[in-house]
Amino acid sequence: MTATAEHHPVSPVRLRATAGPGQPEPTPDLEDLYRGFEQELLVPLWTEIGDLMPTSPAPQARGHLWRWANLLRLAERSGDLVPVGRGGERRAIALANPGLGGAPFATPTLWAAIQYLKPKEDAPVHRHTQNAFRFVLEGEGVWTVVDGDPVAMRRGDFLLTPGWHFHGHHNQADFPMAWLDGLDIPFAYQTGSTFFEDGPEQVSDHSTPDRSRAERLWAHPGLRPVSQPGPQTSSPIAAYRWEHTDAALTEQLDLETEGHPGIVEPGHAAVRFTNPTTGGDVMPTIRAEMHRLRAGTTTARRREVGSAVWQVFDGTGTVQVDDRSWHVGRGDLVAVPSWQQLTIGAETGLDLFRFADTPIFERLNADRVQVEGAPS
Ligand code: GTQ
Ligand code: FE2
Repeated sequence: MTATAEHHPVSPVRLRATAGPGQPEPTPDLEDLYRGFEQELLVPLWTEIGDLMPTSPAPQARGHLWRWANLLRLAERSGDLVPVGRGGERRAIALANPGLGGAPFATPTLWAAIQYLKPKEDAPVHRHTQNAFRFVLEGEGVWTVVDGDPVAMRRGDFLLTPGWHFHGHHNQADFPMAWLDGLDIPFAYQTGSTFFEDGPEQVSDHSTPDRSRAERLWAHPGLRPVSQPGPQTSSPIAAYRWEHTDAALTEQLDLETEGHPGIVEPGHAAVRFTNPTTGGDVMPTIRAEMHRLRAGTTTARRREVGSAVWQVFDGTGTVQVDDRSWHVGRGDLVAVPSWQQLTIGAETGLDLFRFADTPIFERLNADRVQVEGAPS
C-alpha cells in the first residue's frame, strides 16, 4: 500500500457531473475536477444543495407502524432464547425506522423498544447519559430500581430514568412482563455524547414498595418539598401513575361537556408530563404526553419540527402520516417523522401515549408547528 492510498484508503465520496439548473456543463475537465474533490474528501455545495437545504424539512425517517401483537410475540420468543445479564444488559428490542438504513432508531433522535423480563429475572444495574422512560401498556410485577429507590411498574404508568442515574429492573411476579422503553439513544449516538457505566450485577434491593421514595417526596399535586428549592434538569417524579393521568383526561372531557375550556380541540383532551421544578418537559430531550379522543373525533391535520412516536394505549382508530394511513389498536406504535402531517381518528374512545424530541428544538429556537385551520 502506498502512502497516498493509506491516506485515503477508499474515498466514500462519489460525485457525478450532471446537467441541470445551477449545474456546470459536464465536460472531461469537470469530471477531472470532481475526481480531485473525491481524492481530497471534498464535496461542493452545488451538487448537494437540493438534499441539504430543502425548502422545508425532508427527513430520511419514514412514517411507520409496528403492531404490538408482533412485538410481543417476538419478545416472548426472545424470552425463551436470550438470557438477560451483564453485557447485553437488557432484553430490549428496538423499532428500526425503514428510512434510517437499518439502525435501531425509531426516529433520528428517539429510541423505542419493547423490553421483556421473565419471572424472578434481574436486569443488571447500570447508568448512562441517555435519558430514559418506561411506559406500561399492560401487566405489572416489575420494579425498576432508580438510584436504589424501587419503583413499581403497572398498566398506564409513565416512569422516568433520567440520564446518569443508576437503574436495574427486577421481576417479582410469577409471570413475565413487557413494556415500552423510550430513550434519546439515537440523538446521543449521532452527536457522540454517550457515557456508560456498570453498576452492581444484581439489583441490591428486591423490595416491592407500593410507592417509591421519589413519589412520596415529590408526587403531590401542586406541592413541592421546601427542602428542595431550585430547578432540576429532569423531573424528580419517578412515576406518574395512571390514576392521575386518567383522572386529568376524564375531567378535561367532562369540562368540555359542561361548556368550559381546557381541551386541545373538540373531543380531544391531552396532558403533558412535566418536571415540577420547572413546569417544563420531564427530561431535557424528551417530551411525553397522554391524549384522549372521544369516539368519532378526528384531530386537525398537524405537523411540527422534530419527530415523535405514538403508542395506542386503549381503543381503536386510524393514524394518518402524510399519505399513509393505518387502522390501529391497543399497543400499536407509529413513528412520525419531522414535519409530516399527522391526523388521528378515533373509532372508539381512543387513548394514546406520545413522546417526542421537541424540547431539543425548543432549546435551539428551531421549533415550528403548523395546524390546519389555525391562523399561522
Ligand atoms: O432499561 O436500562 O431499551 O439502558 C435501552 C437501553 C432499555 C434500560 C433500553 C437501556 C434500557
Ligand atoms: Fe439503561
